[in-house]
Amino acid sequence: MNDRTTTSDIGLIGLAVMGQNLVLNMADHGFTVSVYNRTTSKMEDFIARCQAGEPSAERVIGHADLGAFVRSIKRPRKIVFLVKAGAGTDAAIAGCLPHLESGDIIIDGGNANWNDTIRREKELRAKGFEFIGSGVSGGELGARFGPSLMPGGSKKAWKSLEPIWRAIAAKVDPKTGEPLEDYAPGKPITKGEPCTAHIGAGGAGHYVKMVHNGIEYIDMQLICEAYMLMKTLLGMKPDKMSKVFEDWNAGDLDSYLIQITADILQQRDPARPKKFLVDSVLDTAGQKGTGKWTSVSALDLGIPANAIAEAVFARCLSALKEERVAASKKLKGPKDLKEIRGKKQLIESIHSALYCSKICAYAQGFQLMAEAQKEYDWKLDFGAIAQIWRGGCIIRARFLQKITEAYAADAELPNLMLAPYFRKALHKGQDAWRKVVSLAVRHGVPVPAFGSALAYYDGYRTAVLPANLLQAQRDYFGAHTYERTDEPRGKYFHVDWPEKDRPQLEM
Ligand code: 2AM
Repeated sequence: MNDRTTTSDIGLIGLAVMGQNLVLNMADHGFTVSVYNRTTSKMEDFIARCQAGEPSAERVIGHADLGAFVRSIKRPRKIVFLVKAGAGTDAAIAGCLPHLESGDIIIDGGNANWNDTIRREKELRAKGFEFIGSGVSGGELGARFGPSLMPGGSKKAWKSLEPIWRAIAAKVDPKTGEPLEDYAPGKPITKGEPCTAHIGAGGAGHYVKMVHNGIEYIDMQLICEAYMLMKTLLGMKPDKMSKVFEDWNAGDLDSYLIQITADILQQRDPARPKKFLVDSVLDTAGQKGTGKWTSVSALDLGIPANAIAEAVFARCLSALKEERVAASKKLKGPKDLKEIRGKKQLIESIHSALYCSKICAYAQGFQLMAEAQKEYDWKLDFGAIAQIWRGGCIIRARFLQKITEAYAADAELPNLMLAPYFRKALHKGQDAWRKVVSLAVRHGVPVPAFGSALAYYDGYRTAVLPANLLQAQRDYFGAHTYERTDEPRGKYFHVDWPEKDRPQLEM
């Protein structure tokens, strides 16, 4: 190895937009970054673009040869992979391994499934390498000027990566949690609390990033239901709704997703400038899978993240466009509806429904992470996770500061809804929330997320659910036994039900 060539602080493989922007972010913060891409022309184009206009171009070093790329990085080497998740990541890592030396650190910044991250960490550790699976949230702009970074892996590897990750992460005011967002190329923000911290061992970082995305699904769905209600029940036009979201963004719903909704709703259609763009966008939502992963994990772990799952199913239902159009001509909705009065009051009620549902959605996400940490033996700091999500990422919101404060007051909080601040908000908003859900039901407007969040709230606060009958049914047909209200937990009983000659069916 020629030491004179080993000058870069870090390397990055995978120069799609996210990779490019992360490189520029690191270079802006004074780190020298070696870059490599499977298709060399993309690396060359990127270097040319840097040299044409990026203030930190001198710190971006392109390599066409993988061996030379690896050798150009200071040891222990830190190499970030931002390549296609799944087989792409495995292939890219495998290609790089022959050039690496013991103790080098591989960082996967892609949207990996946490199970893959656990596997990769084990495999690479057995070969003498360190592995960090880091969630990177915030889209292209976040990667460029400050993402929310959720790294999981060994503490030793994190110590090595920490100065770079802290430097490039989004920053928030340490006292108020307000994001500091006044950035520009070559002029990064250096003050404030970085939106990154060591999340835990193995797959913890990618798991937490996945839950972030699951929450993002429900956050978006709730906003869409608020929009649907204003549009259908109040006949409001997009620009009027935009103003409502703008107002909401000045209060306790202040968040990136509410802000972009306000922006989207006032956007004119470039093809038909008299119309609003949102009215020309086809109502079928895509998905890349992280919401589904969150819901599947919730099912696997037995955690009632029903609102998150509902948001995934809402996208699935939206995708059945042709079927829905056909059904809309055959399946009737409610008749003889009264005209809705009290527009201002209904808008306020929709705000309450959205806020209360959002509390439930986050409660589910945090409850899921609490169960996952038991399953995978992680030690998650929920207050820190909420703080990391305060800036840079898609779900960034003022609301998250309240979550950090709730866990600071009680690290063992069993459910976010029980924290005094959120309990008060739920108590204050619930009448309006119920009114909105019942109005929607009466008028045949689908509000699956508002409704399932409310069912979660009511289910969680109900001391006696009808599961006594359910368990009796299970004992009846399958001799599954039951526990008794007047006996200690863990003692199981069975009754010889009358219909004994029925065949026993397994459920
Ligand atoms: P490419 O430019 O050669 O296609 C996003 O797709 C990024 O992942 C791109 O930089 C892409 O490289 C890279 N990528 C996808 N699959 C890969 C693989 N098997 N090995 C290396 N890089 C890969």
